[in-house]
Amino acid sequence: MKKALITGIAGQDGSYLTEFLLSKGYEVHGVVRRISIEDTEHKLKNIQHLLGKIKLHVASLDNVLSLIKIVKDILPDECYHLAASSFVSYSFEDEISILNNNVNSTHYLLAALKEFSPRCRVYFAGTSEMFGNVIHSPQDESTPYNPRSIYGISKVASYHLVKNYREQYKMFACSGILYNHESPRRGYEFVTRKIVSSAVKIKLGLQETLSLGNLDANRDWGYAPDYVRAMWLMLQNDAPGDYVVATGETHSVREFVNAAFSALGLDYQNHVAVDHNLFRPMENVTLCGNPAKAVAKLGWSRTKTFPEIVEEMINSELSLLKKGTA
Ligand code: F7E
Repeated sequence: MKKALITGIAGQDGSYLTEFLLSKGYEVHGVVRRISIEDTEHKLKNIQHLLGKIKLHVASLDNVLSLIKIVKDILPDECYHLAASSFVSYSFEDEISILNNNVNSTHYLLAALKEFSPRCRVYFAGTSEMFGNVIHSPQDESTPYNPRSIYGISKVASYHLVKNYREQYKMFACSGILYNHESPRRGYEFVTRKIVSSAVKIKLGLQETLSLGNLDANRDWGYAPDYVRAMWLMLQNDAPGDYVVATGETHSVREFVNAAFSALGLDYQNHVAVDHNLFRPMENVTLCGNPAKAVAKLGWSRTKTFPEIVEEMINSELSLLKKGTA
């Protein structure tokens, strides 16, 4: 039985990846913070239904000794490093801690695996934010990085650590350059969940208006379960590499809002207010990924379209709110 170790197991991607790996017969181990174990109802809500089937290890990713202990205990065959401060902030307010946490955790994990489980295959969660302010679209694996957020900078630095461990120490280490990917398990701080949650509350008479930033911002939005399958495929390939995972299609925030409100029989124009405090610097060129390499080399493809993702998120939010659990 193959053993997988996941950091960020309780997040959207970690929870779908766990379900996927369990379905493939893996023994799944996850790293969680102490606070998560003490408040499983809230902090582990995405993996509540999996708790009897997986093994959780309490550790702080900024403590290399605790990571070494976990790696030595498990000797994983595959490691998926998903944990990170992932909200994209352009304010640079938390720049020291975001940079330190994201880069150091990747470095400590790679170093621990190199010493104690060097044949372990490693996946690192890169992001389209590494491209940042691009000059052409769509982007692919050869597009230069030009990050404009501290999050993007931390991911570029981590990407280079992964690449160097692959090249210098011959580790099977891959980076997935993933574009936005959504699902009913998306965190409320991200725009799609914010829209869906508010639209449903407005429909049920629990909220009056929704404040959003730039409605004309565009994103390449995919379906999270498809993206975790791509992570796994990367580690099953003959050779390690880096892959863009995206749909190659962009939609505006306005299109998402319109689709969500329309699905509930509402006109968004009666409920949405634009708040300029929520605006971010506009991109000159839209982030849109070309997944051709992942399609050709991994046989990856997506299963859900943009309207299907919105529909699933709305239906799930409706049932959560009706059950009173949202
Ligand atoms: O913003 C615009 C905002 O916060 C999407 C993370 O997973 O994907 C995600 O980062 C767009 C942006 O995601 C609001 O300006 C308008 O253009 O949902 P988001 P993100 O920043 O793209 C990448 C690939 C990652 O790696 C990240 O970890 O929506 N927008 N109005 C808004 N965004 C938010 N959050 N809130 C608004 O009110």
